[in-house]
Parts: sequence; C-alpha cells; structure tokens
Amino acid sequence: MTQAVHTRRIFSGVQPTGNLTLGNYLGAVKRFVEMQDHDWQTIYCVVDLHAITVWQDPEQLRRATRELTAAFLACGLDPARSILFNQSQVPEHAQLAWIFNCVARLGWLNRMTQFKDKAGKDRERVSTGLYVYPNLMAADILLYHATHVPVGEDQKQHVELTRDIAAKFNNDYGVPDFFPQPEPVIEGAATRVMSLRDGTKKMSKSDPSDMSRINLTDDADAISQKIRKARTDPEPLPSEVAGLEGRAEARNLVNIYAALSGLSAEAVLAEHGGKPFSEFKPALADLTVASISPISAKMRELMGDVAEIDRILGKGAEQASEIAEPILAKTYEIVGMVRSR
Ligand code: AQP
Repeated sequence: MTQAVHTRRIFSGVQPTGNLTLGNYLGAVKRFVEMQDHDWQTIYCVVDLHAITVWQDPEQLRRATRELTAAFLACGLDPARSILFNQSQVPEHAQLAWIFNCVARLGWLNRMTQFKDKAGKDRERVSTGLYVYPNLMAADILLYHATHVPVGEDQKQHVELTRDIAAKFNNDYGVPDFFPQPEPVIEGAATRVMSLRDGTKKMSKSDPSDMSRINLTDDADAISQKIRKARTDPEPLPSEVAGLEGRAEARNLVNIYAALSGLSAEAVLAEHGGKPFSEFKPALADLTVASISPISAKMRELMGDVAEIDRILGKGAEQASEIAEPILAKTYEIVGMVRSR
C-alpha cells in the first residue's frame, strides 16, 4: 500500500482536566476540525499524562478522558480523517520525554511562564512533572515529526521551547535534519479567550469559579446567565476596534462574538457599535447557545456508548504508534542505546 504524502503534519493535544471551555473550543478544537479539510495529516491527542502533573482523582480522570474524546467527536473531529488517541496508550511519548529531560536546560524551563502561573506561590510543593511538562509537550510534537501545532496564545512559549529542544538535539548529536522545527499556528479572532469575571485572566477549565467560563456542557440557561453576569464596563460598545483599547472585558466579548459568527471584530462593531451591553449580551448569548447546544447534545449521546469511545481511542493509538515507534527507535539509535532484542 502506498502511503499518502501530506504537505503538513499537524499535532496538538488537550488535557482531560475538566469540561472543555469555550476558550479551548475557539482557541484549539474548532481549528483542529478546520484543519481536517486540507491535504494535511492531523493527529490529536488527549494528553492524560500531562493532566496528572496536578492531582487528578483516578476515576474522574478516566471519565474526563472519555468526555474529552466525546467532545472532540461532537465538535467534528472525524476518526476517519484524523488520528485521535490518548497519550498514555502510546508509551513512546514518555520515553522521548525522558531523552528531552536530558536535552533541555534548567534555565530554559525556569523561563516558562505557565509553570510560574500554575505553581503560584507554592512552588516547593508542586510536582516535578509540572516543571518538566514542556519537555513532555516537546516529545508529543516531535515524536511525530509534526510540522505545525495549532494552539492558543498561552502555549506559544512551549512550542518555542520545542523548537529549541529540536535544534539542540540535532546539533548535539550531529543530525541536522532529524527533528523538524515545528511552527505554532495561532490564528483566528479568539486565540486568547478571557475569563468572564476578569478580562486580564484567560478562561480556564480549572478556574475555581464556574461563572468565569462557558463549558461545552452548559445548557442554554447557564450560558445566558453567565453572559448576562459577565463583567463589563458602563460604556456602550465602540464603533471601531481602536475603541476597545483598555477595555479588556468588552474586547473579550466582541472577540467571542467574532469567532463564533465568523465575522471580524470590525464587522461585529459595525453592527453592534453604540449599543449598551444590556443589548449586546443577549445577542451574544443567543449566538453562543446556538453554537454550543448541538455540541453538548452530541456529547451526551456519545457518552452513552463508552465502549465505542474506547474503541476509537485504541484504534487511534495503533495508528499513532505506527508513526511514533520508528521515530523513537531512530532517536535511541542516535543517542547510543543498545537495542538487542
Ligand atoms: N482561554 C483560552 N483561549 C484560547 N485558547 C485556549 N486554550 C486553553 N485556554 C484557552 C487552548 O486550548 C488548548 C488545550 O489546552 P490544555 O487543556 O492542554 O491546557 P491549558 O492551556 O492549560 O487549558 P486550560 O483550559 O487552562 O486547562 P487547565 O485549567 O487544566 O490548565 C491549548 O491549545 C490551549 O492553548
């Protein structure tokens, strides 16, 4: 059988750490779906090994892994066109991550802002896994020789670190073209969806306040209530994008509207500029409900057949292993490991 030649190999992952938010959807999954429409190979991973860098209840983790897979499918990821699997079923991720633990420099990891944000003031007590998380992410990407990585703005620094690790490995071992330099793909109106309670913080699945985010599982009432209560300022919407300067919450709601409607922020303001939030918020709520409700209904249906979800993950893991195994074997050979069985 001849293998299809793809012009790009896309890899990205999402952690099963709770319900997917509108931020994860607009910043990542919606774009994963669009990428299937090109002549690209698309590989999407539920990164369960990343999830345990902070404590996860085992039963809850298993459930969240299946729910995230259901969310991927409900959003339009198609196992016939994309490889969908969970990270721990392909052990080469952890194996390559160890090699990268020995390539990446301490100083590089010390600069990672996500570690600083997640560790907060309690640095001494967080897991060492959280610290080396970026090395595992580099392994996820480079294990497939991926060329492009669709992510939200918050992950840009990690993809840059992946490039540094690839370059250092290639240079240290004298294999100039072995690992490619993957490109982060950060596009669209909502690469950084912000919390509904604080326009300076990103919307996040693990934010303690459920009112800060829209979950893909929220029903119409919950979505409308969260948008109605979203923090804003007293001024009406400006007619031009420049007028959003210094108005983080207003900008966030306009960007969400733009991303969901497929309009530019300029076009949204051309239509809604001058309106008070009491008029704009119901329009945004209607649009959000119309976009999210079919996804949550489909997710509920898919979660009714867990065996089918597990089958899809297992099949995807087999397909992923076919690409990953030879790349890891070659990496071990380059590094100097004896392989005698
Ligand atoms: N608010 C956001 N706006 C745009 N994109 C976002 N992403 C996350 N939040 C936003 C993108 O979603 C993808 C998957 O993220 P992840 O689950 O692997 O980890 P994360 O970035 O740490 O996301 P969360 O929601 O904040 O999870 P927790 O709370 O568990 O840490 C990534 O491409 C990310 O950029």
